[in-house]
Amino acid sequence: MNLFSLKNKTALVTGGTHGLGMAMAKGLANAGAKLIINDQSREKLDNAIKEYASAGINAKGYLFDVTDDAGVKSAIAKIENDEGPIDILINNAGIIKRCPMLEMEASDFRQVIEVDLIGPFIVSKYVGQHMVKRKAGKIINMCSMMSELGRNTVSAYAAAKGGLKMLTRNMATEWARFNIQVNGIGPGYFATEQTAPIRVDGHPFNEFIVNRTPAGRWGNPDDLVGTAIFLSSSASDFVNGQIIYVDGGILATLGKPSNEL
Ligand code: GCO
Repeated sequence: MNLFSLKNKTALVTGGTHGLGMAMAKGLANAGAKLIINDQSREKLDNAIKEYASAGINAKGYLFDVTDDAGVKSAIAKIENDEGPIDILINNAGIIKRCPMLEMEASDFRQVIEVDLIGPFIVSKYVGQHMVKRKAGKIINMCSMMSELGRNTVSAYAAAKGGLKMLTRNMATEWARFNIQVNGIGPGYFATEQTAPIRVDGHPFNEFIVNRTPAGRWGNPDDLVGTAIFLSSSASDFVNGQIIYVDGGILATLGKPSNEL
């Protein structure tokens, strides 16, 4: 079990105030990691810290915007100085805008790319500079089904998450020789706030997803914890540039018509 221990490790989870980020962050903390979370809302950070505390976890919150180069640079310097070395980074903060491409404003498209693709680039760059010096580090980029598949209304998100998959491989290529393992997790369809609008009982999309997923259900945020611990721990020390899809089998299958058993 020591292979999977995160004792004496410090993890930074961007956007770790709710949803998948929070579930993974709790998992890392329960495996022994010291936890640092980020958000761009003070209120969300404060509420999350209370929620972690009620689960017996002492999380530190840092307020910064992952798209703000100068802000990220100084926040990472402060974390490294005040909290100690960042051993594990999960680039989890992300947004989605669902809109048919014919109607989408370029400014909205750009914003999704900024947060979901350029954000991980910026945060990884500044954390990576410290990790390279130490010759140790784990970075996990949160990819998506949309790193592989298209869907109506999610052009910007798919472009960003497809880009993030390739950024992951490129980061792994540049940094593996410094003993930094960079990998991705691609969640399937999970029951979170982000999917609430499309996860309504009786809604055709809800039925479609359950049918389209061989496991026959939406993912629970806790379904990601094992993979997050694996990719954060020494169990994955020779795993570089992989995207692990935790999707109940979605990418393994074409799916089935709704009248098929
Ligand atoms: C959608 C969903 C997806 C998911 C997820 C899938 O609108 O199809 O919101 O984009 O959030 O990333 O892996």
